[in-house]
Amino acid sequence: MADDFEAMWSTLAPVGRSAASGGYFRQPWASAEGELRSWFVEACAQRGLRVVGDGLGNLVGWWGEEHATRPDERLLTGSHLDSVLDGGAYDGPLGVVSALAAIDRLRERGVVPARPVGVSVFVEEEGSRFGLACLGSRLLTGSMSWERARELRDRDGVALPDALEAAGLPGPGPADPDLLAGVTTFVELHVEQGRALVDLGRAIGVASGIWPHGRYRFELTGTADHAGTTRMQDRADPMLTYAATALAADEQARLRGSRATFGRVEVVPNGTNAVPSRVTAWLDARAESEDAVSDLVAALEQAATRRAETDGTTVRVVAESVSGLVLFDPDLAHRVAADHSGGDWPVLPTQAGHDAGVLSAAGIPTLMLFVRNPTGVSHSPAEHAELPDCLASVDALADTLERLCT
Ligand code: HGY
Ligand code: MN
Ligand code: MN
Ligand code: MN
Repeated sequence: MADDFEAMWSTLAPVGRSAASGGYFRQPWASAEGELRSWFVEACAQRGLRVVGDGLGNLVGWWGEEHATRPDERLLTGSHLDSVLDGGAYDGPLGVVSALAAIDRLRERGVVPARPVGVSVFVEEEGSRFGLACLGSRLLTGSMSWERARELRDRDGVALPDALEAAGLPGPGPADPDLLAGVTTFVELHVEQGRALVDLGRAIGVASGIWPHGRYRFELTGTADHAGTTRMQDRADPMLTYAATALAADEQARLRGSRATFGRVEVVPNGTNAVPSRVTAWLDARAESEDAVSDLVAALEQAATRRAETDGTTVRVVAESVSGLVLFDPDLAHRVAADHSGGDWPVLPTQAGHDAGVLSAAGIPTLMLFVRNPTGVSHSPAEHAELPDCLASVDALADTLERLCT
């Protein structure tokens, strides 16, 4: 059985991998991610799973529909196949490959599911192309509208409907909520993206919930001018406003025990010998409560505005997406944690966003399993999971699904 997981994993490994960094570039509706979607359809076909998809590229492969005695209580498990720019191998694909491997194990055990079990792939989980995380699951659950989504543009100005068209999706267009019809439980297995399990010396954990988080666009505007002839006191340089705001983000997040990251910046005109006219910087803000996120963002807007007075620049802050606090179904989490390894799987909160959070917020009882990441690093080529931990977690997922589907 180990061979099956490894064989599946090895067919994914080269797709979208950069020879230079070893990291992955699996942006949605582009070639590598398209290859992965075809890979998934093929893997489902080999197993006789009935694949359904929508115009956005979300996919589900269903097992066990013919003999199900509870056909309207569908059990879904899965994750995503897209990556951040230069991301790791495990964030997303581990949950999809493990789900397929877990179904193989259930079949080997002779399990006949009373509930249909589906393996899902949600598109644009990372928001690396259109800026909104969990776009596929948000559109599926209706927490975001197609009217808003169709206006989104990527960094090259390509509109979402045109990207879908170019990706060759059959009937490109809105997500199809029917993909989730009858789903009454969702389970997502995911590589851990921090150090909690490593520090505890444990291979597998259960998530209690997800911190509230959001993405905010800081538009800082000044005046373009010559880098040599413009005296320092005559400038209106938005880069200075940005620099001061980035330092304030670090200071404020440390003070508050929160997280604040400026990971993407665009500078206009982006020339070495010109004072910029505009800096756009995207803040990713996360904290334990929704109020704490709002307070953090308000403090950073205030810091930027204060600094802008000195710089002669202007500041505008736009909230691009906000996700509230997620608490996963506590009964499900504690039951699964308690049923395993003598009842001592650690139950942990996480600061990372997931489709599981979106489904949970839409009222679907949801469970997340985390697999130890020995580097504690994620969204980077250094992200890792050891094979024995992956195999143990496939068993854990199979046990969990068996308990939930019979
Ligand atoms: O950005 C996140 O939290 C995630 O890993 N999608
Ligand atoms: Mn991620
Ligand atoms: Mn992920
Ligand atoms: Mn000149």
